[in-house]
Order: sequence, then structure tokens, then C-alpha cells
Amino acid sequence: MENKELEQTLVLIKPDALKNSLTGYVLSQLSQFHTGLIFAGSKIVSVSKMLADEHYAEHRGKVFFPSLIEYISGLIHFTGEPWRRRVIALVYQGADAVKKVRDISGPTNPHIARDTRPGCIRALGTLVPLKDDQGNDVGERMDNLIHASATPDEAEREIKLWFKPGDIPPAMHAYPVDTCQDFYYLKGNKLSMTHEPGSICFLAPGNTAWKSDLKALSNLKDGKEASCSLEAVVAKHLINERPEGSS
Ligand code: FUP
Repeated sequence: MENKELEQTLVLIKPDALKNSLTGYVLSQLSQFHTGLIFAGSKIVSVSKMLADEHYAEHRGKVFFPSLIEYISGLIHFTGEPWRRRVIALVYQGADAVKKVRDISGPTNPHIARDTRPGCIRALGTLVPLKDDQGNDVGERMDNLIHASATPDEAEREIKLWFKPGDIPPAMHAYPVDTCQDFYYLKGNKLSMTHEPGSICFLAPGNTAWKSDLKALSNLKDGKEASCSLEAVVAKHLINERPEGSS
């Protein structure tokens, strides 16, 4: 990022924060008055399995992964209330955005947060033991109220995963965009360039998209290696578009 003023970071106010009415507290902690950062984007997101899986891709295969996906999807905190399953996704912008928000969030583990950084946001979180079928402890899930990008590179990956360029004012775009020239469809979990019954059009000619997404799609359609998965490109285009499980 050449212009430090344009540094951006992704924040997710997670379902446990929403359940405990901590949204106002988190927004206040991160307010421009305290951080000097300004909003570049905000949305209320019903988190699909595809989006959750891509967001936490680096943790795939770990013992806590399935529970982490259920947690971010709202299934843990709003079990019988599907309409309340959501997170608030925010993009903050300004000098040192990533570091400032990470500092106020605090350590990943709420117990360590309480011990080492009392007063940080994650100090209000909790640890949930995870057990195997025999009831043995196999790990723990960290219900830590807020996600904050760890590095500027992670922030770029995550902002492009959760937000379309059109969700952010053009003058605040921190990453290059381009105009889509083709129709792109999803059929099952496959990319297609032509409409078939049951396929979903997620990008059309004239749409503005992240330049890196368009490059990835062009590579994927040619069977070449791409900088991100098809799911990472598609997930943001399906946010709040249809109920989970329908197609
Ligand atoms: P962070 O960047 O602080 O969100 O931390 P990590 O990328 O290490 O972890 C991602 C999420 O996985 C965190 F919200 C906490 C959660 N996690 C667990 O639930 N259990 C673990 O044992 C480790 C991480």
C-alpha cells in the first residue's frame, strides 16, 4: 500500500457480540475519535458455508475448524432462530488501520486477552471446550466477539472476499478494479460461461469487479492455476442473495 492513508482492514462483529448487544460498544471502541479511522464499507451478512470456509481457509483440517464454521455462521448462538444468524462486516480505512484495530481487539484467546490486555474487546469473550464422541477434550473454540485482519496482505484478501467494489465508495477503493467483459455462472460448484438450467449468474458484462478476481476467473476458465479459488470469487456475489442450501 503506497498511500498509508488508504490502508484498510476488515472487521467482523461476530454472532456472540450481536447476541450480547455489544455492537455499539465495539463501534465506539473503533470510532474515528479513538482510532482516527473512517468507514469505507459496512454490511449485514448472512454467512454461507462457502464464505465461512474461505474466510478461515488456513484452518481447514484443524480440530476446531467445524465448530469455528458453525460459530461464524451463527448456528451456535442462534440455533433455532435462522433469521438472527448474521455478522456485521466493516471496512475501516486510515493510517495503520490493521495494527490499530488489532491492538484494540486484543489477543485471539479471550483468557490470554483478559490476562495480558484487560480492557481490550476480546477480553470479553469466552472459551468453549470441544469434545470427541467419547467426551474427551480435543480442543477449544474461541468465541472472541470480533475478527480483525492480521496483516495488510490478509486485509486485502479478506476485504476482497467479503466486499464487492460496489459496496465501497469508488474514491475509497484501495485495490484495482476492472469492468467484467463476460458472463460467469456457477452450476453446482463448477464455473461455466453459458447459462444452463439451475445455474447462477454471478458476474455479467459491465459489472465492476476486483481486477484480481477477473484475472482469477480468466485463469480458472482456461484450466490454469489462479491466485484464489472459484469459491473466493463467487462467495461475495452470493451474499444475502438466497437462503443457504438453495440454488
Ligand atoms: P486471529 O487472526 O486473531 O483471528 O486468529 P487465528 O487466525 O489464529 O484464528 C482464527 C479464529 O480461530 C479465531 F477467531 C479463533 C479461532 N480459534 C479457535 O476457535 N480455536 C483454536 O484453537 C484456535 C483458533
